[in-house]
Amino acid sequence: MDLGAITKYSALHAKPNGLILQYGTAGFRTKAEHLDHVMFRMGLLAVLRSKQTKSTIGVMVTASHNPEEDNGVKLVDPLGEMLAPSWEEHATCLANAEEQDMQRVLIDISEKEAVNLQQDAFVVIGRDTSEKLSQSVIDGVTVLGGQFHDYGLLTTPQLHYMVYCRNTGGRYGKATIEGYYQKLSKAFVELTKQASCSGDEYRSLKVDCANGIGALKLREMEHYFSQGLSVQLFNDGSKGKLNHLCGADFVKSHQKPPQGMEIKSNERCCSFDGDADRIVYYYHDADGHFHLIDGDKIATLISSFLKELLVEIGESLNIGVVQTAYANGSSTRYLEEVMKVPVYCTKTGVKHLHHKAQEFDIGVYFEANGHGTALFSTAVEMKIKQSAEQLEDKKRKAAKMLENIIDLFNQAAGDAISDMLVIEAILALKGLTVQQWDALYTDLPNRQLKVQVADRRVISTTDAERQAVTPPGLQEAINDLVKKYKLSRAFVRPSGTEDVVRVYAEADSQESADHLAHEVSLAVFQLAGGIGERPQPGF
Ligand code: 16G
Ligand code: MG
Repeated sequence: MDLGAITKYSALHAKPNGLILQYGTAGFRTKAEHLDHVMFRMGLLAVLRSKQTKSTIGVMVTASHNPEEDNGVKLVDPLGEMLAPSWEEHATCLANAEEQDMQRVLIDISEKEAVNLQQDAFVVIGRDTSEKLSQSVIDGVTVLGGQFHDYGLLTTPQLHYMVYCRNTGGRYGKATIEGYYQKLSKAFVELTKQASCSGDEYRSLKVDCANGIGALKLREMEHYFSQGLSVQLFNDGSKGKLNHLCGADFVKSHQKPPQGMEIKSNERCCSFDGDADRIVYYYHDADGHFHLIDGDKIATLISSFLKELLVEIGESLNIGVVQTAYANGSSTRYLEEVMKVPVYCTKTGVKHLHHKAQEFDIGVYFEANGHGTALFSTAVEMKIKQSAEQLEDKKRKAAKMLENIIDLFNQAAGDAISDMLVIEAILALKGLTVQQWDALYTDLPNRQLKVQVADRRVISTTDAERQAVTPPGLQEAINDLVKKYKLSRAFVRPSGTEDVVRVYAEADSQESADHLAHEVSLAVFQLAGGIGERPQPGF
């Protein structure tokens, strides 16, 4: 390590005094103007991680679903996964180190993790907005002697794909943007060729791109799959602001359509978030009512279809669905009782769901907010490929479909583009309209609120965030409130991305869900050190 050079270059990416940041659920995320030093330092850290794992590491510069003034950065581990937890801690230490402590922190990390500093390092970089910030990452990589490839503009899941391809010797796919487009589109076109229902109804989709990178990438990709699907893009960044009044997060949390999109009744529409790793669907019915189809219903559609195909080819593989506490109670009930698919609940954040989903032959995971994918174990993939060669007619067809679906899902990360193509293919194959899909079950009315407290860490939870352990008395208070309503459930958790406590409630009617959420907010305010104005009823 050339410590002199590090000190010299680090001074050019100086840390604002007193700024403390944390590598949270999805990396560092804050105002873009405060991130230059973090980018440089994450370039350094990526080199150390690459040396340690003897693999290519990814660095993605993205604001995801945050407002336009924000930006962020996350590291991608060798198999396209989120950064390992012990390295999240190193990332936090390094980002917060004062200039004079940088050398010591770097040496500490290298020693703790037994990094061989002689080892070569390779880092790939992607960004969905700021070129300047990604240049700071590159500065960090080069000053530690790492090699790099800058992919320029990419969606977050595309960068995960690149990392995965590079570390699996090209077996998974080609680590180029064309490789990504070709792999997914080929599988999609093959799959939709099997569909007996054609016609425009099944073949056209309106996509709200949140004024983010998804628009650019879908536009580049669309001619690869246009045989099977035509997409009409909205909020493509030509005028509006990133994630402002549009995008998956806005649609899901406000339960209304994005601005800038005209929706005719019964038209199928979807929204991506700013970096295209979330997707939700929706439509207006004939009476003009808005219907949201969130991650839970997406997981239901996908897991039922996979289960049907497995039955057809006669394979009894274990398939599991992974959700979080935010999953609508109706979805969990439907999956368990009607579909007879086992359902598991983990803490919020993709890495937790991903980890759990890896325990199954086929693990389908989705957060209600639209982050998700299906993971297939390598053994299952091999088995299905063999079946596609060997089985007789009807079974072979099902095995082929499964093979295409495996290729379509970005197994490295939840990917809005992959998910969209899988969903579109399933709807076409099953001849399902968006209303029929929506009618699988009826969501329980629900409400989400935020409460400001002095220190959100006073709330700790257990049972995948469904029970509060501290502060004392809070869970008892919630239990008493929940008892007052039918089909009700409520929980609270400190946010991993904002300085607030989140409250979730569901019940048999919207009015009850709203009341319950409000009452729980008051309990949080009283027992967990609320600040500012007391939560008011009404939304
Ligand atoms: C991040 C997570 C997302 C989670 C959300 C919760 C990733 C890639 N993203 O965006 O999965 O749902 O945080 O935010 O893991 P909250 O803690 O503020 O509720
Ligand atoms: Mg995102």
